[in-house]
Amino acid sequence: MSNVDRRSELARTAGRNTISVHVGEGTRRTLHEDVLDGLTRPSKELPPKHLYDTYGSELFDRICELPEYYPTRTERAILTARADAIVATTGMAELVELGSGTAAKTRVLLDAGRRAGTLRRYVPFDVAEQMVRATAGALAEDYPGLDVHGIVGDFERHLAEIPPPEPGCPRVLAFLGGTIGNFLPGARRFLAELAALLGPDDFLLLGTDLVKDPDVLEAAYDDSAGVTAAFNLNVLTVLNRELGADFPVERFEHVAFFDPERRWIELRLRARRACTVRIPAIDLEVSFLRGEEIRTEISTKFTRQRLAGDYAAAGLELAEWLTDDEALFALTLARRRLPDR
Ligand code: SAH
Ligand code: AVI
Repeated sequence: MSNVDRRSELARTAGRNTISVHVGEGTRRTLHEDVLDGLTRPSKELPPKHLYDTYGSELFDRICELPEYYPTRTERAILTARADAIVATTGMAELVELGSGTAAKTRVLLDAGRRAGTLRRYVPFDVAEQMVRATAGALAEDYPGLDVHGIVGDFERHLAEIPPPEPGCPRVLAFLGGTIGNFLPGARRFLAELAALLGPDDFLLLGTDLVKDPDVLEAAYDDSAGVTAAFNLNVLTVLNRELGADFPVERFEHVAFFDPERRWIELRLRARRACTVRIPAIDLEVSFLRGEEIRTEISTKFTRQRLAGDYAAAGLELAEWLTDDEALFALTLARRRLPDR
């Protein structure tokens, strides 16, 4: 086959690969607003989405490989064991994935959808543009015939950009990795927004990390190789680059602890010494006392009961609870609660 023939063969067999981008100037404005809002509070905080620039995304990938960070490998094992059953239950013709990242684990589901012959379209949705482009490109190549429609967007603002499902194509809306746990107490509101995206034949596939021994939890967020520390500290580098700030990064340290009352891990950055930071892009000067902290992320740990309560409050019902032998992590299928079901 000549190269020209091979290219046209590829064009015929490869599904469509399209990307729509909904972040840009607006997202930079969000960074401005988030930093102004978060660093002028009595207890300083920053939302976690700014942890994921290109370097932050690379560090997150390294976190997923760490011996202490059990969620990724555990969720992958549950998916591997249950993907065919998930596809059989849902009839998955379309997979929409929020916070898709490299979609490494998603391939387990895509393979099952391909085996069953049901899967037509995959929609990865992530705020990290390069990640969406690279992932969509790689998947379109590796899954000939699959339509891949990447969306670069903020899932707190751009859910409406998800294309409507094709009629008669059951959709699975996946939110894996436990990222739902990174929402500040608004998880129920967000679940209700996801419920609104589901038709009567659609399912939510949600990954949630579970409550367990605090030592195991804290080690997962304070690994011995220091990768999580670098991931956390990188947000200051993002602020220095994007907002012209002058955070002395080496004067801050990574802190991770489990809050047993709220049942969540908190990541913080603590100033080792007092300092004043200028942030020209938002015309702000912020002072830190020695030992003062910025909360950069929470990671909520669930129980079955709590999740069922969150689902009910969001108008969803738990359809399947899938976990590993040690009950470290859960994958659940949920549907919209309909009066006649
Ligand atoms: N699903 C993958 C990646 C989880 S990391 C896994 O399970 O391993 C969280 C992902 O969510 C990152 O890729 C990050 O870029 C993305 N993300 C974080 N906040 C986001 C937001 N507000 N909107 C869209 N994507 C976001
Ligand atoms: C993306 N999210 C589910 C991770 C978590 O475990 O909460 C983010 C993370 N932060 C530090 N390590 C991993």
